[in-house]
Amino acid sequence: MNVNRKVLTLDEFTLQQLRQFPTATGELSRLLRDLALAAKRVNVEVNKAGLVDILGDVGSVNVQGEDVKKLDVFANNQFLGVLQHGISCAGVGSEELDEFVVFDDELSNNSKYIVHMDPLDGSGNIDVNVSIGTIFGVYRRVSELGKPCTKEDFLQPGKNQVAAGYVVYGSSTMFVYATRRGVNGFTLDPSIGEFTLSHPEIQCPPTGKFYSVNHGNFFQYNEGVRKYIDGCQKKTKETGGPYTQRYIGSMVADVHRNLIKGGIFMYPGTTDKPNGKLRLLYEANPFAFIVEVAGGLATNGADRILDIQPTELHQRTPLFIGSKNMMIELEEVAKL
Ligand code: P6P
Repeated sequence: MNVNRKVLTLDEFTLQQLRQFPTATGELSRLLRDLALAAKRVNVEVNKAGLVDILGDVGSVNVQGEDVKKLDVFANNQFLGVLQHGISCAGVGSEELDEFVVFDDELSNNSKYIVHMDPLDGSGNIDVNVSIGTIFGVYRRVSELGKPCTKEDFLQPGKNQVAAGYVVYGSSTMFVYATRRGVNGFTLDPSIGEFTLSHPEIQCPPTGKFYSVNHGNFFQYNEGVRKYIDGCQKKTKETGGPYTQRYIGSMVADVHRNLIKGGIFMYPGTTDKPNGKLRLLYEANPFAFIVEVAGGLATNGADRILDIQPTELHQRTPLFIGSKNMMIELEEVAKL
């Protein structure tokens, strides 16, 4: 008897995908379940951040030189904990840690994946109750199984990702992940404590109405980018009117909105920061993978983000990402 289960949990969904590949080991499903478990634990703390002393700085700064919020540290510990004690991950590159972490135990050394992640992105917004998020990218190791993972495992181009995703801790808590087979979104159902399929087969609309950029840096952008931003504020042949500017300073929330509704997110290089602010490995690459699978595009202004060969763990990149037609328009106008 075929039970018609309309509302699949994340675990049921990944197992359903697994059943379509009899040779699959289930390791990726277990990895996604581990990430979702940590996300649920982080979600509990995010939701009560205003009530307990988990706000504010821990008095230290991370490798980016940014004040480390207590929730950043908590989130990093939660994700590393489940990944280290799971059996699907050999090591992690984290925004919170100077160097990548090698788990180096027998089971982990036999795991075929490594993970890059930003455990809590947008943490500057924690104290003012603006949506924040987690970002991750999953790579198959290139080093020999049975031994500790190596630097080469962590310095692969984004096109090598086997999966990527994010969690947005917002009006609801969503877990969105992509494999080459598609992008699917799961909303946390507090009544059962499970992420449940709410946004199947997400497609990025080819044209949207939102453009997202920090206007405060306008006069630091190059001429082509300034010309495109000017154009966003004028009538356009496609939209018949100006685009709407939406930018909340939390990448996960901004890119999530544009992925669902259509739009373009830009963090260009500036005269002060020619490589921009966002990090290639655990911000640009995961979202570039997700948005491309959903039908959008992502570049650094010259090259496809996913083609960039990384040279160091925390390197930054300019980022232009979103609806295909808007990205093409950007390229035409800005001659990027
Ligand atoms: P700015 C948050 O600190 C973050 O890394 C992203 O989440 C966000 O998109 C960006 O920085 C905002 O940077 O310079 O516009 O405040």
